Amino acid sequence: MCGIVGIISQRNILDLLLSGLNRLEYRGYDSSGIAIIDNNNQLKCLKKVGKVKVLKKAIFKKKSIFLGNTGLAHTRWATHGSPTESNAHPHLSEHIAVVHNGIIENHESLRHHLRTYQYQFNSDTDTEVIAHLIHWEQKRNGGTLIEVVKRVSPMLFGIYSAVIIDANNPTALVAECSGSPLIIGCGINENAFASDQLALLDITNKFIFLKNGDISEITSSNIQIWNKYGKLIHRDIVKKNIVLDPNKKGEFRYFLKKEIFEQPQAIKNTLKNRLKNNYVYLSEMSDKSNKILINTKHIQLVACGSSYNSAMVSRYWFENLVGLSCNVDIASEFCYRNVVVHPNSLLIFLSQSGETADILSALRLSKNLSYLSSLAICNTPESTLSRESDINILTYAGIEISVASTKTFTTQLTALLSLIAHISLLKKINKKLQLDIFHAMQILPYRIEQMLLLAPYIKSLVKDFSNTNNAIFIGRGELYPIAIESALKLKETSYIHAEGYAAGELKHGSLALIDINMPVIILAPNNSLLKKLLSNIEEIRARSGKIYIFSEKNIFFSNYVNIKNIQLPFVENISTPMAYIVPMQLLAYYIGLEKNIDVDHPRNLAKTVTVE
Ligand code: F1P
Repeated sequence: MCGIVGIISQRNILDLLLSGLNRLEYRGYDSSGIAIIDNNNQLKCLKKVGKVKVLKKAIFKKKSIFLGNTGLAHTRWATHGSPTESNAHPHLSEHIAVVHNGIIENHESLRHHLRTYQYQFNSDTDTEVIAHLIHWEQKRNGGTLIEVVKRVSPMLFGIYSAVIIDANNPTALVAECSGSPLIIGCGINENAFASDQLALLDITNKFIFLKNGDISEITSSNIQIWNKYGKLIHRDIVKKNIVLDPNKKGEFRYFLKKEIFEQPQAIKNTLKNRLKNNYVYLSEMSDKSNKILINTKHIQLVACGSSYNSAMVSRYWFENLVGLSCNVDIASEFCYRNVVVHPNSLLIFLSQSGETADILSALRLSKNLSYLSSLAICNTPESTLSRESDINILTYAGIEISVASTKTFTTQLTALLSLIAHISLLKKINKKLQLDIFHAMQILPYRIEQMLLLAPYIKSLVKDFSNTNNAIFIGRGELYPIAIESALKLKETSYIHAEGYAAGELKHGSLALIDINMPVIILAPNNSLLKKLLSNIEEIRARSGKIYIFSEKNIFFSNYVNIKNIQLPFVENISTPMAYIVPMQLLAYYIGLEKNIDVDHPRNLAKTVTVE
């Protein structure tokens, strides 16, 4: 979603801003822009619809104009107003330029107010009101940019972050962090703001993570931060060693494929230091956290998208394996219903980025509810979710660039199962269960490798889907959420309408969709539910559905032509959700590729969804 970079330096910053934009591309966006204060204290601004490379090309034609030491850049994912040049950021008000993430909820009334002072609007965005408001306030009451931003801030409502420059005062950059993530990069003779550490890797590996309500002014040699009470405060500098360069695809054409194939290693990373003496054990848990886990009687999970689907899988595990009742909520729904908190409930948030706005709203709302504690399962160590939750479990999947989650999904499941093993150990529930989980986890990376070997065969199925507009995935038990996740993958990468159903539920309505052209993909591991699933397959077969069975056992249907049985390697029962999603990810990838879709950046989607 939208990405911010703002840099102040003693050198020319054009290339730094542009490389920052490149590193923000993975978040998803539809236009980009840049504004630099040149050496004559004039604002130079350029915006383009489409990829950053379009902006770069336009800038390189007049590179000498964009020389300066202070500037902003932005990737925009449209919320207010369609993706056009005029709606792209930065937005200007004479000598003021602003870039912004999130939403200004009272932008309509501010626009109305500013119009009475003859301000003219060139865009449909909520952002433009920030620029004009700052200009208006400065003209009215004077003051430096930081003084004006402090006065204007209480007039803006919403969850957002913004970075502002003033061509009349080119030696400072000012930012406000109101719920949307913003960091400061601390360099040598240069400092910067960004919505993501990755954007600043060419400048520094030292960061300050701003907190909700912070306002900050940076110069090339100084950093000042005021908290939400207006008090000048110190925030720690965190040194990060980010080794993985997200812009490198290696031998792969797309990050999506790279990340699918990284899963064995990613799972090994999740399990590192967590497999010991035949136990799966979360050694990072403090005594206090362990006490909370021992006292937990109910689990409430909250997540969005693929993270929600992994939460759904874990509900079966929490109930079946450690006897804990469990609810799962979509974050945007959890926030707006009167949740009844069960006694001794542990609240678990699942998020790859840890910056998803719906998740952060749910976390902040839950602080007033009577949960034992909040626990975050997250892939991003310094994310807002990780920082604001009481207990943290990191998935260590490594940076995920492709919008469609793959390795973060399987590592979330691995982390969830590790948590369940840890709880069973603490509660002394069942030693055999501990051993089973240990053995399954230990061999899981190898099982996934075996699944990946099927890639050429799965690729050969793709021609069957070239004229397909719809697809159905079905499963039972833990494989039901995997059917939903498989359908989500196919939607994201190929724009084919797909749904995942509980196999037993088809006959209650959706069976009406089945005909000779409807592909039905069946997840059929060799478990206690297989017999029931076979009856469901018969129901589809009787309606002439086009059947694809992914199973360990060869399920033979004589005299039926509209069927393919894709035989999968053996997998321990407990890890079938992690293993069976892999061929589904491959199927989605190859179908997307066949349809010539940019599978890393599907249309309309963003990797990090920072608006509610
Ligand atoms: C949630 C999510 C992802 C999805 C896409 C958009 O993100 O729905 O599952 O793949 O990237 O956001 P998160 O909270 O897990 O970061």
